[in-house]
Amino acid sequence: MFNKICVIGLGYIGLPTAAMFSKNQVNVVGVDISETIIDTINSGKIHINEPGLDKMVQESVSNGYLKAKLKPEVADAFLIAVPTPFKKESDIPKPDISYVEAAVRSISSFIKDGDLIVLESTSPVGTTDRILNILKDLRKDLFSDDATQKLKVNIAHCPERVLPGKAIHELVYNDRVIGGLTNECSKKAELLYKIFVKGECILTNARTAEMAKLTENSSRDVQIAFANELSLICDELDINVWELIDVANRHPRVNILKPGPGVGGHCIAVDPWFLISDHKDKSKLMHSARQVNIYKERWVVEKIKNAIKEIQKLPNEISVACFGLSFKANVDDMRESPALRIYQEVKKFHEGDVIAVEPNISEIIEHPEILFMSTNDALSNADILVLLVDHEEFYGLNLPDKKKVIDTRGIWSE
Ligand code: SAJ
Repeated sequence: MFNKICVIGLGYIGLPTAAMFSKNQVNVVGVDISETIIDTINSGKIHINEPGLDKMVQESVSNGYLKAKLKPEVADAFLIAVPTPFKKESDIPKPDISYVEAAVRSISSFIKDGDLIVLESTSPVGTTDRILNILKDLRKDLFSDDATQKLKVNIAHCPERVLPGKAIHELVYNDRVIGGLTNECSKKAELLYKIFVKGECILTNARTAEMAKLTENSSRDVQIAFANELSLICDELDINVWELIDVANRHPRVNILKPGPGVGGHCIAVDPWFLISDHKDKSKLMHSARQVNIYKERWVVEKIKNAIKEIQKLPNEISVACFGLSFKANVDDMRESPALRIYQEVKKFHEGDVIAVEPNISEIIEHPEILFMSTNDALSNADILVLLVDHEEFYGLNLPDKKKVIDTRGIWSE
């Protein structure tokens, strides 16, 4: 049924997905616009950090099931996993689906009757319909010429929901939402994913599948905002918010998430804007949640400013150590990281040393200004210790006396 598939976009989702199909003896042509990425993959290496992926790619490339190319080829299925960034033209970012549209145009001449096209990129509701309209313009032959204009190809949306760092396992065992433009499209897409998916394939329509992805991440952003708002109130009431949440979560139907220094990553902090930008007057809660999570970063910077003022030293003699720069625990990914932004903000106004302790990263070429130090050196040298990311290396540390501690993750609070 699917001897050969084309995966357009070899990033955090496209490459693991391409590797998973090729591991299951499907011939995969991975397509990307970056020659560097193409060369890296064809040499059996990878350009992203995902445990277990390097071995999968190396094996698939060496046994010939995975090839990376600049251009698409004829195939039985085409998966689109390209970025859907945002245009930050106002305080409400607007989604940009131009990469998806370009990907559809790039495959349009290779599509034949009976093929399957799946959009995996997180997209505004209606983007899968947009794919249909682009193909109607470019490939009228793919539609029956009678009044029904019946589709001779199958088009579906199948969003990914893997946790970065656990992608290989979750690609196989997570349930998959599959939303076809027709039931037949959904069933064809289900046959494709059942090549490796062991979770349940839940069939629905394309718009519901698009909305499901945005819902999952927006719901998490709202829940995190609630936890962050609790942390602001508890700070004023001199209540340990971590103890409060632990106590409240003993209720059998309460599950409050964890406060942090803001919300990072390229998903939770991003996906709500797909809905807010298209439904401004109907998404007040989601919009407020975004504002709370963005405000929390500024609140942490103010806490650091006040801590500096309380120390009886000249500002340029005071050193601040930020523990953690990545967007979440135990990853080296700093995309949209609140911790990195907080570090950079403090460096802007503080005259003394601003130290970074980041066990997952030793140097950041694009950030030469970062002053890295080991955990022990930072603990003894810094006057102010700011915990921003709950990396496993930061648990159980013996914090020296007489240090000002700002713990945004609750792992140092007694
Ligand atoms: N965070 C908190 N408190 C919490 C949980 C998370 O402050 O209780 C913060 C984290 O520190 C981080 C941010 O939220 O800065 C996002 O972390 P995350 O682990 O919630 O999310 P991601 O971006 O690693 O992965 C999410 C997942 N979606 C959901 O959990 C609903 C994943 O399943 C998605 O596939 C992924 O987004 C994605 O690619 O969309």
